[in-house]
Amino acid sequence: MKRTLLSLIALSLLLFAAAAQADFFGERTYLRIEAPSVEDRTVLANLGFSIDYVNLEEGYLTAWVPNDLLPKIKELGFLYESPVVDTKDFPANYAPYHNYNEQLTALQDLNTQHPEITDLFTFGQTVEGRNLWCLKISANPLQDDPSLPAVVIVAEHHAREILTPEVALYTATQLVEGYGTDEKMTAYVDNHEIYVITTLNPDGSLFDIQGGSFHMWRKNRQVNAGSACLGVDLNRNYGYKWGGVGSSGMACADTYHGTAAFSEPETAALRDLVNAHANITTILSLHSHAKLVLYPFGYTYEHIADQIDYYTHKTLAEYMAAETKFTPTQSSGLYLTTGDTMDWAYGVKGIISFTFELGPSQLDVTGFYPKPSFIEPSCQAAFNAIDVLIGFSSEPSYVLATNVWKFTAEYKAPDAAVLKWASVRETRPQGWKVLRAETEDGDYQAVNDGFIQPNQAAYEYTDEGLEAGQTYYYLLHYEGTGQNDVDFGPVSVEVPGADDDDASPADDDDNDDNDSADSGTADDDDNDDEGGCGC
Ligand code: 0X9
Ligand code: ZN
Repeated sequence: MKRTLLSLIALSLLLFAAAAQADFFGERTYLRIEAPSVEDRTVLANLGFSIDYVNLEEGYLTAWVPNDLLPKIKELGFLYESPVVDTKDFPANYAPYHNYNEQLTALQDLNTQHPEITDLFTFGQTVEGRNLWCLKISANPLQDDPSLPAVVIVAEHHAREILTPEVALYTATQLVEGYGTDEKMTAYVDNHEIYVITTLNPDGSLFDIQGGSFHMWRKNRQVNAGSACLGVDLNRNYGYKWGGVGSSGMACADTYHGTAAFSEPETAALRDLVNAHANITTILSLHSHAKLVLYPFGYTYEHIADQIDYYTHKTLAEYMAAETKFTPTQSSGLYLTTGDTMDWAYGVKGIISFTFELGPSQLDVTGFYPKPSFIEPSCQAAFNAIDVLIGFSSEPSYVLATNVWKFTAEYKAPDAAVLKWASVRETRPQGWKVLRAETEDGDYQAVNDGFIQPNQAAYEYTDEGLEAGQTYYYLLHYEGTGQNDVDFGPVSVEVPGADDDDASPADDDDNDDNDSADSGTADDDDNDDEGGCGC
């Protein structure tokens, strides 16, 4: 097809008018169109649809074309066919990303290799009948333990946000594979229930990569009655102030809120999962792309009324943002919306809630589809922030003081106790004191002079001169700014009696409920309502 420059310009103008009239919200067909010259491709591009792929050698392109443009394309003399689209794989150069099936395989592998700390279960079905999968990670995964803090990490409400399942999968892998080798990951798994959902929108995300190219799809794949447009925005469908500002009642809109709160099986499934676990203290919803850490509310510019909750969100967001070099802000600082996950989770359930808008920045052209080299650094940075979230999930308001993920006491012959601890992050630090008493509810007194200086990666303090045959109880006191002081523990140590021939505490028969080498973990009987270890 050869055209003169003039006729090309005239035609382009004509086609621009056609493009403006086309129904870009209506049904589309996947086409392979023969277009060997750049002029041909320009004519097609000027019709207003986006070209997904160009094969220069073979002279064709592929695109999702609004149906009402098909006669026009034929009239212009282009040859096209509609190949059967059954691939649901990423474009070849995006192969390192995990589609729905690959996520499931990766989750199954984690579950098969570590069945003692994982449970892989479905918690609902999508509009198109796919299973929604959740990996629960905890020391006793088949049994819920309401006394442990639970954390939910949920990815991919929005189909095109392909980096988000990678972060969820990376998080699960770090926790599961670090168990038994990394001391902190082990403490996290032993003392929490962590629910990881790598995608809440598999229908949408599989559609987004259909045909091996990206379609910038955001919503789920709901068939909307009375409309040719598919999909509901899952992040406008939650039941708090549903249907208000920042959401649309038009089925064709990208922010369509659906017919009712929780009209979508995907959001209803997440609601039910959360409702079924009253021990959930924190929720993180992963989105992209703007490099932000967001916290509620999104429906109003007003701050959360409860001052502790407000500052807990704000401070945790600041610490997580420091790990990722993101910007922390209340979500309405971005724009007002209603019906998102966080507003419901905090507004209705009182759960401390965050949204990460992962990188790249809003200005980056790769946008929702960053190159695979972006995956690893993004996951590492996000996981450092998730580490902070898990670390504070036992009592999020400790972020206003500090929290520990380890506090142990061990007997050291002949007459000492060695206390070891590590904090998640020290905030407004003054320092630490080790307090000791001779009964669990006794009169605890500091054993160190002044403060043990803060900001060390790991702490160790040896308390010497203990009496043989005596049990000692220890609290760890963190001095905040006065109202933010917090005590962890107690943990205990039993010093063997002078005539004990075996100093090994674990073998000591009189030592029934308080082993001398007390781990001080959250499921420890000694460690009840005293603040506990932050593990
Ligand atoms: O608009 C959304 O749903 C989220 N951004 S995204 O680009 N991933 O679509 C942000 C929701 C946060 N809530 C408010 N801004 N209110
Ligand atoms: Zn999103």
